[in-house]
Amino acid sequence: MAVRRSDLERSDEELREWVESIESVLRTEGPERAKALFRAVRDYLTDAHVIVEDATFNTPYRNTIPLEQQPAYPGNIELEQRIENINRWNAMAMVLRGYDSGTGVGGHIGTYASGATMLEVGLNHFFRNKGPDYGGDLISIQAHCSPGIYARAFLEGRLSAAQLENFRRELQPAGGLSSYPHPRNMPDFWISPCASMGLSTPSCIYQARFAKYLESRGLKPANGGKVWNFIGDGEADEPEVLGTINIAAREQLDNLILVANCNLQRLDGPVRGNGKIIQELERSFRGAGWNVIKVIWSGEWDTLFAIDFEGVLQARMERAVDGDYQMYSVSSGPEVRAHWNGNDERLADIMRHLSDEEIRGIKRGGHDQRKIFAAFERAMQSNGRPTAILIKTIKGYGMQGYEGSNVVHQKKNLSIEERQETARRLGIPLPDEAIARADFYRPAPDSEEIRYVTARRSALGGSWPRREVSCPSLTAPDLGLFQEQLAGSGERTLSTTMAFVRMLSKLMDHSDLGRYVVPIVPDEARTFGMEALFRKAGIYSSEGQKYRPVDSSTLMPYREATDGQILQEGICEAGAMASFMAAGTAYAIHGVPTIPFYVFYSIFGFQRVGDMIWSCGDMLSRGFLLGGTSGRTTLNGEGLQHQDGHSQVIASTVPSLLSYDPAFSYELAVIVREGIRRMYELQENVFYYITIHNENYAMPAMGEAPADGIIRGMYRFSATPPAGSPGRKAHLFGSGAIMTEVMRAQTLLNSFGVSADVWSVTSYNELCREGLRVERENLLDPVGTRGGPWVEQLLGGEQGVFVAASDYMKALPLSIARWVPGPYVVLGTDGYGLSESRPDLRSWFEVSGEYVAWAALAALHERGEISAAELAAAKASLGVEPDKPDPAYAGPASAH
Ligand SMILES: Cc1ncc(C[n+]2csc(CCOP(=O)(O)OP(=O)(O)O)c2C)c(N)n1
Ligand SMILES: [Mg+2]
Repeated sequence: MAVRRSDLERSDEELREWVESIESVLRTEGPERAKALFRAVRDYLTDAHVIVEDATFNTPYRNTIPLEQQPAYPGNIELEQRIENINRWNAMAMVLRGYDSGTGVGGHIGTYASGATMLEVGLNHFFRNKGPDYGGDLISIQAHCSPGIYARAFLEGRLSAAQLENFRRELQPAGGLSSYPHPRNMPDFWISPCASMGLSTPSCIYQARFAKYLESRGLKPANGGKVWNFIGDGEADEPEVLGTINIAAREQLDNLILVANCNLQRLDGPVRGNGKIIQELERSFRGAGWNVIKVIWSGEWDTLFAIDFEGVLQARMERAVDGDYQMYSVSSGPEVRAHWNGNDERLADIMRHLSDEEIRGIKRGGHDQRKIFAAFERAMQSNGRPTAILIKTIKGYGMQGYEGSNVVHQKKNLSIEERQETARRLGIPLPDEAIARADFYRPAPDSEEIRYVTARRSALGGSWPRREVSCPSLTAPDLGLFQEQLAGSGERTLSTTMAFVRMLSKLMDHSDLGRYVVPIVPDEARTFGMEALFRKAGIYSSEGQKYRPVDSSTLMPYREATDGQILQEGICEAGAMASFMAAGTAYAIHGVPTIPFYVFYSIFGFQRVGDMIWSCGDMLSRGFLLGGTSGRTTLNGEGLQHQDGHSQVIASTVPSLLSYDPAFSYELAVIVREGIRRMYELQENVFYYITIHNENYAMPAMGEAPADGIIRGMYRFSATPPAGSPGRKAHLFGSGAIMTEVMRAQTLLNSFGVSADVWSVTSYNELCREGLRVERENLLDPVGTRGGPWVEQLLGGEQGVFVAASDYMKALPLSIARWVPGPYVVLGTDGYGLSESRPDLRSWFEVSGEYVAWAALAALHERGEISAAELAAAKASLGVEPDKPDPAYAGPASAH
């Protein structure tokens, strides 16, 4: 606890002398000298092994910017307040009308009510769009403020009353508005999604860093552009928020401003009833190396503090907890006075200057334009550090009867009287009936208000938000670029991961595409054999390399450079994913078509950062996600928390994501080339997930394999004896590394007198989607003449039985089951992984060549094409165990 002047009276002589001398230094020599002296004393104690624990990262609970440093306000405050009030009314009206219509679509009033002033100050004076000389600000708001942003767009004439009426009714013919910022649903309007709380902070941090990366690499001019990240105080509890702030300071992101709307409440109640969220956040941000600016009280308080000669008011402020402050926001003037003053006569004296009504009306800093302006302006000047601005507000500010109440977040309706009272307070000049109906209000186009907002926005580069994509398209490379992969590996064995790294290297050398490639790894480059790229392309570091790496004399040194191309994210999948998002959306944000290749341990993808992947879909991200070391049995020793047999299944849930599990390097080449064509040549808003493996085997040449089949998801790889031979027949579907088992099964089946075709399935997900799409078209328009799904067309003429095996869950091949024209057995790796050798794992999960062959034989037996005796003989020779525990449920303990 800091020493206060009030305490000094009671303190001893020695203490008073110390404080008086520092006061005198401060007065005569200034703050820098005072700080230096203070540090010297502290350092002296530290040297003597006396740690001053109280020297925390907190400053007193007051505005960081004192009145004397507050700049003059450059706008017309009175007019801005009127404009804000209109926005407040219209934002509220959207939700109220939604409620009245009985559609039950919901909406929120309280968040915008608390954040309106800070957003208005930003929109009137700070948020600048891209222009010839300016890189453009990227602003992420609190999602629940969206009604206020729509209301402002309405005022600016960008949205119609009909669109406002259709808030949360996106299918209405007159056009509707999405609940929250969703670029995918409103691609000309919203820029970045933020409705899943906590993700906007890493997203903004890595956007700010990626802007610097592009500048360092000469892909974008260094022409400013700030990233503004507005979050809620409750939102700051999400681990992604405080978990990623360190990197912002480390990278010296002075282009980043985080604003926390500290209304002290979240959805259910207080954020920190027993403490102070603002002080807690200050410690965290300051400790992480950020500038912190606190905006706690409004101008009215300044007058009180001017007479707080003894610091009693400040001391009272420190003592009160957020639960108290929330209580004051719902209490009457006399109640507040009584609780606040307690038995302190000196405090009562100070407060006597205000009437009860004035006490009630005294504002928090977040509702005072001047205080907000001062904070934003200082943040704009920040050099070498990111800035966090912590602004104290009231949740539901201005909502008659509900301000600061615990139910305010969910409040969607107001009575007629409450509407009238709110409109009166906001000065909305509509007749009573219109107020009761919560009609929208827009002043005439030539009114002072409209002229003001228009002028302010045109001074700042036009309306916000506006998503405008202007990005050159790239020409996909000729497939011949990947000649090595198309030619196969001959006798040599290699993995699809090795093939991928070779391809990546080729792409990075490509004269047109090379500079746009952004390899991203979360401390896993060596796992994927990518360390050779360190020297070739360098690891991006804003500081370059200030040390000589231990391996500097080797062929593959750990090379960091300011123009490094690789983003080495350390062990932070959320950060790496946020980098992917930044690189995958640079086409829209900066007009630069960067192509991210994010390579990660496949199990630490979807299930770790699945929500961010979903968010990438919302933000219309492009790029390649590479699930490395994938396959439940292909990654063998790493065990239960590493072996992924399900990411492909989860990938199927992301609508704009295409997912592939290729077996051969030429398939990979065709898929990557097609991805570049679709995303960067045709500019489609899709992205790719490709699983790659670490099993080495001979890669066949592409030969006659159809590129079209590889892209659509399936083609016939081989037939033995040649296709069309009479007799017992099986069709085996293989994917990924399990293709090697399927090829073994083909040979085994031949030895049992069964001919077998091997089909390579590169994507069950794409096959399934196509099938469902065609079925739907046929359902809605049955008289049409189109054919059936592609799987059906491909296999329609085939006889025999069908067996599918992959290193993924059975659900994957089952997804195409109803288009397979015969008995269909699916094998897969349902269940938890475990550590074993690859062959033993494949036997355990029943995806080995033996089990694939057995599945075909059993299906043929079912059809009467194989005798019981033959089957019994096969069972023995294949080592099939009918009593084996089911790996979908059983673990190693039951294997003995
Ligand atoms: C990941 C996630 N969890 C929960 C929610 C639901 N939710 C929406 S707003 C909210 C409370 C927000 O509180 P705060 O961040 O303090 O913002 P305020 O509305 O108070 O400004 C919650 C829990 C969500 N949108 N995202
Ligand atoms: Mg809050």
